[in-house]
Amino acid sequence: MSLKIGGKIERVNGKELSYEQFVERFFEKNEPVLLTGLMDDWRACKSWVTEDGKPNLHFVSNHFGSSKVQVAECGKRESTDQKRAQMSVKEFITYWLELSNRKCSDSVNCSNKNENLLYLKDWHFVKEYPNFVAYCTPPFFVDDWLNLYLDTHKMHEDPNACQDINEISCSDYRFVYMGPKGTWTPLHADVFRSYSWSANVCGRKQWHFLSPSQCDLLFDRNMRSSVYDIFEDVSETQFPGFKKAIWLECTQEQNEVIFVPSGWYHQVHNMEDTISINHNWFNAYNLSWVWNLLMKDYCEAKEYIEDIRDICDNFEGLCQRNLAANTGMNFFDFFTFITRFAIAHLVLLYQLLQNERGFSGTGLRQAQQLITNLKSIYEVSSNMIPLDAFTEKNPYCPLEENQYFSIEIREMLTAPEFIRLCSKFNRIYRATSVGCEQGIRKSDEGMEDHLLIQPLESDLLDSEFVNALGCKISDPKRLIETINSAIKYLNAMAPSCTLFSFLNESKNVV
Ligand SMILES: O=C(O)CCC(=O)C(=O)O
Repeated sequence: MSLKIGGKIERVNGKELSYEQFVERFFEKNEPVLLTGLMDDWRACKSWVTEDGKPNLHFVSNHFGSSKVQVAECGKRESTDQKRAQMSVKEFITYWLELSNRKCSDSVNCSNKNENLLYLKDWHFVKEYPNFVAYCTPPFFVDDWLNLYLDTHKMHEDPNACQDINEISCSDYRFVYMGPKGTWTPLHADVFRSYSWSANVCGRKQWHFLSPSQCDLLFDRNMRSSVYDIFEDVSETQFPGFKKAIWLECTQEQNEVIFVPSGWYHQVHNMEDTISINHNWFNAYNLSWVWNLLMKDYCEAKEYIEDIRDICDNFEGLCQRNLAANTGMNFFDFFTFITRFAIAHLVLLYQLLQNERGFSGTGLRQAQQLITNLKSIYEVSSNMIPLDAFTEKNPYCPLEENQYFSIEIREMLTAPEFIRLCSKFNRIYRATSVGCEQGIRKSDEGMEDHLLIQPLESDLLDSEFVNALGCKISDPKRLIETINSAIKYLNAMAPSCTLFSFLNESKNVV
């Protein structure tokens, strides 16, 4: 069955786009785009590519050969993904070189469709080689809450469950992919319903996208499993909606970056030997997508064990544990995450106000960005208030029985990892506010964390502002009260400055 193609993905010169325009056209509308002009001067584009534009496999093997990586077997399905194996980069490159030699010596250079090609995926390259600085995150994508957070904190703290998930696969979401012509990624929507960007260092990819409004068409009658490969013979009995789907398609060339918005299903094929760099992330513009997915996965986890509810001492705790194991975080992890962000944003606003009481230019844009972010946290937090997990019926933290969940504010403010988070944010919002022509400086990507630490103002802890934040936050309702009280304080601090109206505006939303 052939696919219905409704159009192509827009191609835009990234150098002619401001950060504000990107927000308006692509983040807020949740639309995909192909971007050119954003990979000039990337080290990866020189040292990982030969003069004739092919992957420099010898360089990769000689420099990074001992790394252990995940390799997908493109011809073998395992559940909703391809079967994976672990091998060293050196072993993978040896396989790839042998494959190329075999193809070259064939009289007809045709790839066997049924061949079980190997595809190196999800290599945590930046984590493993922070000093190599292979690339610089394009400026539109630096406001990345997921990776910034994982650079300083763990997403899930439960010592009894999913520890290996944290340590290996969840250390960050910055990846390198590489594979021969014919390798591919099955149909999926991204982890946490995050955004992703993917940059072709060399090679070409063919992408097929389906908008979130049509995603139901990909599922079976029970809405449980979705189509795996859009080019196989998809059973109409099993997936009755599939043939109605209208796809967008595009070919991504070398040195082009694609933006994949939240919740868009996509399938990707390497049309040549390809190396790409790929990040998943979220920020204020798609935070609600992450929350909605978590809520959906929670309902499924709960339904799955409903029949043992009566014999469970801590049913809610078990649901949360299963949610963390399946999705990579649970409600408490997500709530801790947004609470840290909310407090970091309030502290940064306070410091901005202290240093610059009447905002203009960059300071004003920085403040606007912080307020936009706080609004999104506020909205998501409001949706969390009625949940069982946070009500008095179930006051237990799922980490240990009989232990109340709460976040101590002063403890958070003095934790070195929190200070690092604030300082990284400060730097990023300064960069996006300056107009974002260059994004973060190339050297910053590999910079040691300690170089980035700037102490929070030394008198912060003694300030009335910290008193306004209160002592602890134990649930979403308390988080909202904290934001309200801090905003009231900030309003009073600078009643006549331009920031005042943003704070008022934010109060109206809440
Ligand atoms: O390049 C690929 O094979 C898959 C990339 C992908 O799915 C993504 O960037 O979301």
